[in-house]
Order: sequence, then C-alpha cells, then structure tokens
Amino acid sequence: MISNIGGRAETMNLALKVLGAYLVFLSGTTVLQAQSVTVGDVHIDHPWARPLPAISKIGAVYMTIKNSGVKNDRLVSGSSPVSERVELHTHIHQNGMMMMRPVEKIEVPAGGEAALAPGGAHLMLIGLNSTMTEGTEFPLTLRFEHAGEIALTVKVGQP
Ligand SMILES: [Cu+2]
Repeated sequence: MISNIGGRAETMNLALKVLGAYLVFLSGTTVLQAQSVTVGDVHIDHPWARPLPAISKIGAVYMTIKNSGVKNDRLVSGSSPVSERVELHTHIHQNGMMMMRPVEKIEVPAGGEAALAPGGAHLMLIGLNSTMTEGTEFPLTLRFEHAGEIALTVKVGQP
C-alpha cells in the first residue's frame, strides 16, 4: 500500500517536472519575438497589422507561415486581447468585386507556405478594443491542427 502511494507521488512529481519544462519552453518562444517564431515544423515570418484610425472596429493581420514538415498543417483559429475575436478570411472575386469571406481553416502545405497578404488570405480582428497605431505591437495566438498553439507578437506598420 505504502509503496503504491510512493509510486503515485513519483508520477505526480514527474508530471510537474514535465509541466515546468513545458512552461519554460512556452515562455522561451513567446517573449517578444516580433519578427519570426518557430514551433515544431511551423515557422512564422514577419507578422504585421495594418495601421488604422482609432475609430476602426476591425483590423487585418498578415504574415508568412512556412511548414518544413512532411505533414500538411492547417491554421484553424486565432485569438488576441486586442479584439473580441479573430477570424480567418480569404478574398474572393464575385461579380467583379473583391469580397472577404470567413473560412474554417487556412492550409499550410508540407514543405510549402501560406502567404497571408493584402488581397488574399488574412486574419481579421473583429471588435477591436485597441488602436492599431503604427510602431506598436500586440500579442496574437494562433492554433494549428498539428503544431498546436503558437504565440506571436504582431507589429503594427507596413512590412
Ligand atoms: Cu477580412
């Protein structure tokens, strides 16, 4: 009985150690890496947002997402403290007009990349509660199907 409890305590201890290492890993990758972030096979270059006047309630974020792995990955969601929610958008041409449309995921092919750029796929900040002032930065967390969560710092200003 006693050895049983000891074994369980040891398991707990190991679990805490793993959690600790994970947190150190997380903080190491999230702290103000404004220009690029790599987590596993996914590498994110140059996340930036368009500067906007204070009255704007929506904003757009762009970046290049590279996948050096052998498995296709998908960006499935995002969140940021600067907006109520983050949507994944694409641009489509309809009746001669450019329109934005929410999508459920953005493909990041194995050995390839997804370019989130003006006129194409982008992240939409809906319900902005912060002004997109040129030169400032804000945090954004992305969630990928395989790479998991990636936290980045987005710079406001043209790339
Ligand atoms: Cu949009």
